Amino acid sequence: MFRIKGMLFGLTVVTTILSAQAPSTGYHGLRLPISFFSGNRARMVQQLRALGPGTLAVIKSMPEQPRNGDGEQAFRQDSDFYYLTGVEEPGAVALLSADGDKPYTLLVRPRDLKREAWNGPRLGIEGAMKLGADQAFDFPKGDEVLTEAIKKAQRIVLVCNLDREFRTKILDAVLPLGTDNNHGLFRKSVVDGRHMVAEMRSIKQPAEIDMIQKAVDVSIEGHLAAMKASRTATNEGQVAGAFEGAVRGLGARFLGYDTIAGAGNQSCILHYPFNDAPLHPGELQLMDAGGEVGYYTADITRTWPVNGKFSTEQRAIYDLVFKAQEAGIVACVVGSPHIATHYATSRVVSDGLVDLGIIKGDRDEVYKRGDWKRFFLHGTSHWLGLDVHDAGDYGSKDPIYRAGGRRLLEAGMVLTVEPGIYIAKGAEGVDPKWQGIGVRIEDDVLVTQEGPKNLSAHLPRKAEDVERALK
Ligand SMILES: [Mn+2]
Repeated sequence: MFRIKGMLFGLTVVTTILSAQAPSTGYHGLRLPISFFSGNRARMVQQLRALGPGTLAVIKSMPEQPRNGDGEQAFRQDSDFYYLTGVEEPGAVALLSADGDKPYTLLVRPRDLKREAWNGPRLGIEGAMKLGADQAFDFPKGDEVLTEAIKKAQRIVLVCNLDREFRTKILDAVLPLGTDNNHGLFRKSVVDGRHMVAEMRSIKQPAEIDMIQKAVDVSIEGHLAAMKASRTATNEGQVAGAFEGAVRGLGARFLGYDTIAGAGNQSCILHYPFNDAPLHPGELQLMDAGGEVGYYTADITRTWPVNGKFSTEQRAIYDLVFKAQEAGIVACVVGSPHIATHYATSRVVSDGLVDLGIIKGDRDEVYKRGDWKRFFLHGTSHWLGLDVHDAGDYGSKDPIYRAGGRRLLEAGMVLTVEPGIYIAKGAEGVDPKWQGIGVRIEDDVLVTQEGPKNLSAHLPRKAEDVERALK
């Protein structure tokens, strides 16, 4: 724990930061407590009760994804399902009822010692009860329980993100295709419950903020390891590998998203997927990478010179993106619309590109026309949490920018602030000295009543700090 100084609204503020860095032993296997998930279910049941008696939520786990004929992709639970259950295995269905005082039924795969010897332990009924179910059943009995529950319910709130087969099964059961004249019997309704979960997820609870901070701290160590590796690395793969090895070693079993580690002209490819090109002295290395700890992820980008020192042009672009990001972070205040970060960053970027002569014309005209969008192709902020682009409404789309919404920020929201400037090789009408420069700086910001709190502030961000970290 230590204190850092920062500038906010022209005032110097001192922020106390807990868990400044990840312990060397890491956070392997760390999870939020069972009370977190039961609390979420209680709030979900309240929402179901508000819809009226006879309301039943049906929540589906992530389906397994094949990798080839006899293997699956590594399984990672659906975030909505995880948020409400804490269950980490596939093949599970959760039922939450608006009626009665034992609203939670969990349906799970049956125990199967032969399969478990190959693929690891299953919860079974006993494990499901331990995770807080009021009653639990395994399949195929679970199918009967599900059919009965749907038959009894008046209204189904379906939370099913990616299991098409399951969704079809439920819709067929609730809204059967009728062929007789008794349409008066078909009175059930289906509500898409994902927005209910999304709204809960959009305001982070203290335990979630703490877990995000851990993911951020682990990812900071990963970025530092990657910077260190780039001093001797000859390929992007060694830089990405240093990050991934470090975060895995500190307890990130998954990455929140595929690492983006593009050097040189590849720094201009927003979601560069390959990370395997040779590094050349004088190039910039952009790395956008985040580790996931206890199901929560960080999302951090740094850009640094491979040989440890920014060239004049690289430094000019870097300082501009930095200035834009500072303006964006300041906009992360309670009551400010989500799009405000993008207003702030884009104005700085646009004016700066005019001042550097990369865009020609009058500052106001250039900004209004959106000429800068050619070099700053994406939005500035997205929610962050269980998913890298976390659940939560952004509000009505901004009519001009369309890269964000008008939803007002509240304490407990976590969002990224990530402006960038990308001038790819061959950019028409741009002096070649600027070409091949791509810079993005991305930090993870918590909105608090006291102002923005940059959760990733410990990772060097100012150009001179980045150069110092590379020494
Ligand atoms: Mn991001």
